[in-house]
Amino acid sequence: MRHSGFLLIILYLFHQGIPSLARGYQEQHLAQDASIAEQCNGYCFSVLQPFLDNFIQLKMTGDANNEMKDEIQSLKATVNNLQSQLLNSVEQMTGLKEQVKEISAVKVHQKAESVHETCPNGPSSGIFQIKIEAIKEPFQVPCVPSSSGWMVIQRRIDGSTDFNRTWNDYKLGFGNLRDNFFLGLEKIHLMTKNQPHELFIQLQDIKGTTSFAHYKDFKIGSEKEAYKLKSVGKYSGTAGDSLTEHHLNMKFSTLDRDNDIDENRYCADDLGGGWWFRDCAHSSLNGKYYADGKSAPSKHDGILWGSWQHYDYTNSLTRTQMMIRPTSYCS
Ligand SMILES: [Ca+2]
Repeated sequence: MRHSGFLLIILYLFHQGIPSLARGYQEQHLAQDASIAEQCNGYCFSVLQPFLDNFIQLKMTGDANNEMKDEIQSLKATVNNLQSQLLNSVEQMTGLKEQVKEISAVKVHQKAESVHETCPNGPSSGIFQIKIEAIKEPFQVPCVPSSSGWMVIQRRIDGSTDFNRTWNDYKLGFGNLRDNFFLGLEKIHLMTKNQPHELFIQLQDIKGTTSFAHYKDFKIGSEKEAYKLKSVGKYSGTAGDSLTEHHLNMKFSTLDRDNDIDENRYCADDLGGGWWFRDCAHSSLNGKYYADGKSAPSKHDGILWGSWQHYDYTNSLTRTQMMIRPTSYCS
């Protein structure tokens, strides 16, 4: 039985691929296996045992090496995967940091001592509480950073807010003070009625080019006067004057109030938004937002400032900001 076991071990090693020695055994001794098995007893086995142990050990080592190679390949793939996940996380963190910076930059000044009649003349920026005599409750407005008393009354930065609104919406204001909004005609009327104001308009087109229009005496009428554009004053700037000639003394119109002077047209319906339309517009900053900066050829309903866009009314601006401040702030 012991000899038969030995023979079986030899054959097993041969079939498992222990090459030369197993073949050697096969060529030289296989034919004599039976007699070796008969003759080779304990002595023979003890001589071969170390060789067999070595072969078995070598094979086991080889198998272990192959397993380690597979594990290393698998670990490499895992490391590569983790590296790419890490890069994605770093990119996301960078994006979040930028968002936090932007949000942090817009502070809300709500303490009683921070209530002002208009935006403060100083380095503070953010959203302030404003209290004017004609309005019982204080209201919030964004004040421009690092500037002197500029109050934002209108802003467009993307298409997330619909500006095609009713008369009442334009009267009271709408949107989010941190991005797209219109402060409200009633507040603008009361502030510009109380004291002379300047108007500063910032514009940006789809290419990122910017321009501005500055008016020295901005005033709008009451609701009874349909918030008529009563005064703009002297113009200066780089955008060209698209207010004075075409819109001065015009009443405000919205999708539910046709106050323009063209009896055959309804400009607020044709162009959308709310503006001091005449017949219809050289400017219209509350028009439809086109993210690609272009309306359809037959439409002129985008965000318009004709004198800056070579009077191509299919060009729609991608950012606007209208700001006012009391003339008394002028240095
Ligand atoms: Ca009309």
